Amino acid sequence: MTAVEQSLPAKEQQPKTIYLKDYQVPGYLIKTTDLRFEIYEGETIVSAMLHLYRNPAASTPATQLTLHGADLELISIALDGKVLTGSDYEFGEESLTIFNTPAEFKLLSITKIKPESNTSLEGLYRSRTMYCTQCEAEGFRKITYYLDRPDVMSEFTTTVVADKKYPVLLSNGNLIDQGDAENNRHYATWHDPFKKPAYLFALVAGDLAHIEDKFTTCSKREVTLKIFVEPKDLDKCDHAMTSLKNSLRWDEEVYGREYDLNIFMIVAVDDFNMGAMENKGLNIFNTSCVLAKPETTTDGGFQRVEGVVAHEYFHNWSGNRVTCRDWFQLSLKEGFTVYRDSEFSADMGSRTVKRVEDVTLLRTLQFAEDAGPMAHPIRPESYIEISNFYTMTIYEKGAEIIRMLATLLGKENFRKGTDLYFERHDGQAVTTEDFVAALSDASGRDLTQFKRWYSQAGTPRLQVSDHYDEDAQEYSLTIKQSCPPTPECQQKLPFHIPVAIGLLGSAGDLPLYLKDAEPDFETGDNTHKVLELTAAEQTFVFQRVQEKPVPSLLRGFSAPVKLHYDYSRDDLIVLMSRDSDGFNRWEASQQLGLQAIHRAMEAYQRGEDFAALQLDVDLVAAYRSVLQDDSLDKAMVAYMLSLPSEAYLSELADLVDVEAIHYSRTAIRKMIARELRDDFARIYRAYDHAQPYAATADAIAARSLKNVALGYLMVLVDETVVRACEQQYRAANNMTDVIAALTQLVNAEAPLAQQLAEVALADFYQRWQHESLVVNQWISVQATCVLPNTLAKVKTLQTHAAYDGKNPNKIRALVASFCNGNAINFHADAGAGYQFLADQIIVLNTQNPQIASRLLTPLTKWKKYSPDRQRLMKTELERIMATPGLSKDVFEVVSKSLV
Ligand code: B3K
Ligand code: ZN
Repeated sequence: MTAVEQSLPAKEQQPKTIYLKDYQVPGYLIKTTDLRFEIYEGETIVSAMLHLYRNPAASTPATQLTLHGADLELISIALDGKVLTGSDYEFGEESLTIFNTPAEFKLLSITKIKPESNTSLEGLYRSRTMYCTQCEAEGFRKITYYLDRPDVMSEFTTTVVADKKYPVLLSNGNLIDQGDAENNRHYATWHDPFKKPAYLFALVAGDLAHIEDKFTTCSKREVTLKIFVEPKDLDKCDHAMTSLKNSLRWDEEVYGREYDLNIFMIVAVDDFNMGAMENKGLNIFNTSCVLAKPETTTDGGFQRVEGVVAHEYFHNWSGNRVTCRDWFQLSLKEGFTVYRDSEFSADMGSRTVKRVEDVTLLRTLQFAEDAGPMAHPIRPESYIEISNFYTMTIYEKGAEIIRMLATLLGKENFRKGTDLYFERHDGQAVTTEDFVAALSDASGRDLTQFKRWYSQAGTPRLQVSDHYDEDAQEYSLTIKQSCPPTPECQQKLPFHIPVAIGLLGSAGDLPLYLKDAEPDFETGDNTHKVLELTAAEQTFVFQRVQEKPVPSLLRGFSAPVKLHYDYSRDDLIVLMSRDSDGFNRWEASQQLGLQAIHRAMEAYQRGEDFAALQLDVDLVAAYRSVLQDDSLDKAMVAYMLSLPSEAYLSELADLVDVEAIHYSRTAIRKMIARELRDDFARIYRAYDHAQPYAATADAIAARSLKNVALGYLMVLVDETVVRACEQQYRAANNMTDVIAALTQLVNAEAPLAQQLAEVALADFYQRWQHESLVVNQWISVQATCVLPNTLAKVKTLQTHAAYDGKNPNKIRALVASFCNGNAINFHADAGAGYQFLADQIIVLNTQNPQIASRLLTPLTKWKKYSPDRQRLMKTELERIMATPGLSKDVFEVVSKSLV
């Protein structure tokens, strides 16, 4: 027995693995679901009347019914009015089986639940002053006994009864009745005409304020839009409302999708495990994804609200009207909906900027996931706890797969495909196969090979080489693809990969005459082409090429792959200065930054002084010309001047040298700052801090460039700059500038900066202590401070009045920020950071397993670190594994990481 096996619980006690290959249609379906919730302080009584009938699609007629149920107290259960007794049914682990069930019947169950003590934030729970629900994926079984699986779709009617101190009583659909009840209580009845799986059920009861608006749909129906919040937050709803109206319009225009109920509601909740939830007609949001106003919310916050509001709204079609057959199909709704919301954001702001942001996220977090122990294809084959599969892979890589389909089919055919998908499957629970089939049928394209993207995990690697034959005026590109082995699949078959390219000549993009293919005038001038790579190795020959070009490869990041081509520094400078593809200009800037950092890392590892390093003059000139180019979008300039993050550098490394990465990157930053000091100072001075705040793309871009300039100037240890930074902190009229200045002060070593940082931090808390979301930003800034002793400060913050160890947003702001966003401190002090994290996970394992499991990510990467660190990280994983009563969530991630 190995050490790992010893630390695992005995096989029979281990949670069970669920396999896609075992899928079976349900034996029963539920025609209607009538629910009644009697909410009292301390307990809620749930009556559920289910109209069940045998599923005609089942191979043999079912004669018993197994319902899901967890943490429920059954008070009574009756079948067609006859009360059932102990011999009629049997409890299982999280289930209730009723024997001898007829073809069709009504089942009435009465159960008791305790929302007040539900700290998992799954099912019905209490958050501050209100009651709310979170059912996806399998939370409905914590509310009542039910067929809690997405292929059971039912028509819901819900009555909520509560004390009048909860004046607002909401559920899905349309309000059909309301009135008084005994003992100062009242009720509301909601009916949802669209059948839906239980995971889309929602209920809210609370003392809430709301803003209201109207939207006229394309077929001239009027829809009421309401956003409910705690009264103190009523001034932070406008941005979400605008985003919502824009989303409704966009889905009509771009996908032909109209909203279908008379009312659409959003409720903001402070205790929430993730960002938001698309419950039919009643979206429930984490306050962090709906509330926004300039004084309290950063630009990033404004953009997140817009994106998440859109995402949840778009689920009304991609997820609710057409839902998933089983949870292996999760990317069917999530990948598609992320693709939809990212296109929406691109249309609302800048397309290239949005692409850069999405790709940055994908390449740092998703690529790392795909190379680690939790790697899985976008349609997994198995899971222990489905909550663990709401991942970067299912969401972000899933969206990239849809983007590739859109690229391969072209705009028109892609739209035909989605139209057919919605039409064919409206009201059904379907699979990713169904989605691809609709796209294939509508476009006439064979997508058989493409489907490998759904079943093979890992990030493909493209090795590109080229050859220019001057005499023949031919230029050839040879692309080899490979994909590293992942836990469940060692040998991969070649993927179908769209590789968008252009060729840069001395005077700009060259026209493309691909041998044996028609010229492609889709781009207007035939300078852009999507090559379709299907074999392990393929050569593409371009004719009439009059000079040796610089290839611009994978334009717009046309596929989620790692591209390798041996660019010289001069090639990269050419691409950065004049590629017609904005994304690739940025990409070249990042490659240049990487080259410089990698050289510094080598010097650091040889024990050399950074003082001996110098930035190449051409590189400095190229950066300078970007800074001085007024025709460029300022947001792009800001991104081009920002070096690749430590997280991305770690992802690229086979073995992560935490110190080399941190100190080398810092050294290169300093060198850039010194060289471009005057340009940064000019940009900083030119910015007018008194101008009124706007959350438009231009205004956001200007702020981001100005704050990048401030960041560079601050590394130069200059008293005037430190004072200017403090001045920005005090005078700024918006949170973006306040937080940017505060972050700079907190991270600057100079004694003056530290002194001012302390005063500013105290002032900030004093000012914002009653705004929970603002306090979270204050916590985060401190948790990500790269200076020594941060772990001690993090521990002190845990005891601060501002902290609440039960609130996921607070845990994310403090613990997750420190462990994921502060490598130099998390990995310091002989494993003190690892120990700290494991301690948190062990506490959260019982309190909130989903959050506990999420926090594990940095420890799962232990194999990428030095032997010393490996040992320390593994020790903590084993300590977690040995904890009695491990949740399925934590068990799955830890056991897979220890293999
Ligand atoms: N569908 C929800 C996520 C639910 C997560 C459950 N653990 C939000 C979204 O993706 O829109
Ligand atoms: Zn979603």
